[in-house]
Amino acid sequence: MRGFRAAVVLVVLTVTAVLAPAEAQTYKPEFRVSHVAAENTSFGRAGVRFVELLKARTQGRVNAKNYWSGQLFAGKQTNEFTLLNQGVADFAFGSTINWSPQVEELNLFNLPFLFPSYAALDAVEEGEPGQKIFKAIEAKGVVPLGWGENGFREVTNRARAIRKPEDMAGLKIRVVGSPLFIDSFRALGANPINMNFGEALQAFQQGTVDGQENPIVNVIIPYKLWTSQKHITLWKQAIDPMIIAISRLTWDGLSPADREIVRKTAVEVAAWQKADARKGLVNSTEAVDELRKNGMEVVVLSSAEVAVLRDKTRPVYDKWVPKIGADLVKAAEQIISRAK
Ligand code: X2X
Repeated sequence: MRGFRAAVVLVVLTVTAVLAPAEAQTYKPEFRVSHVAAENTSFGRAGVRFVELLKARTQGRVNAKNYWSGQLFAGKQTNEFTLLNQGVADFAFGSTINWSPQVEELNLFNLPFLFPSYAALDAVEEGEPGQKIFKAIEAKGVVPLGWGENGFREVTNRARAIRKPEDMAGLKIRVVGSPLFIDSFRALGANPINMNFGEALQAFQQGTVDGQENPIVNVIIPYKLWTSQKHITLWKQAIDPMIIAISRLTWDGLSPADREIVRKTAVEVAAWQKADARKGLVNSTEAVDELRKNGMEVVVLSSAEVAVLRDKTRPVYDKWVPKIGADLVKAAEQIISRAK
């Protein structure tokens, strides 16, 4: 009998050892991924990929679920960073604008007319300024993993073509949650109003605001903004990177091997998403053609016209440099002037 019992114990131990190899971990049943955008955007396609890859590569240990359209932060997009910091969201595909109230350095990308090209942007992200920004995020309890992209923010409106500051006079323009946008649009002569995206979509339909600014591929096309906005001006007023990040609390709870899988997967998906967000915009007119096909009048500003607008916003630029960090802005400016 004793021998039988010992055999049973041995069998149980062996089976347990086989089923639970040394690195197996049990985590919470669901990791939450926060998104401001809907599933049919570049953010969405990347989110689906991310979740699938994580599950496969961790043999189901990291079971993540995407929460679209601001569900986790009840539409209040500037709360997303705090939710990550608290571990309420485990991951986020965050527009850097939405995190800029908590991480002032991210306002670098919101400085009016600073980034002239994708080459300049990539060089800043990959260079010392990008590393500094990642450190600033990390110091606030969130681990950034990879740079993706929302895109260059182009202005649309329902009333008229915008070429110069006078064209913006009296236009009520919805802007996003960094006060820098209110400053910039006031300086340009518009009447800016800050609104969350969900509420803004309704306001466009109801015509209670005249215009807005957002990237073409990731927002204007999937949300069919031409149903309310007839005019678009391509001006590269601000760039909006996206960062895939994980809460520090979640990160600390993962095994070193799973952390490595998570990091690699996020870097890979962010690179894929960035390319996806530029499809039809780089070496292609496809995205802009799509706008025209849907009835939008497209204005492409000359560099002289951009210079007039840049001059108008110069005081805003100067006001925000110290908040962002003079050294950081200077390092970015140097990289940008070489990348042009
Ligand atoms: O709210 C917006 O305009 C959006 C979707 O681009 C951001 O999340 C910043």
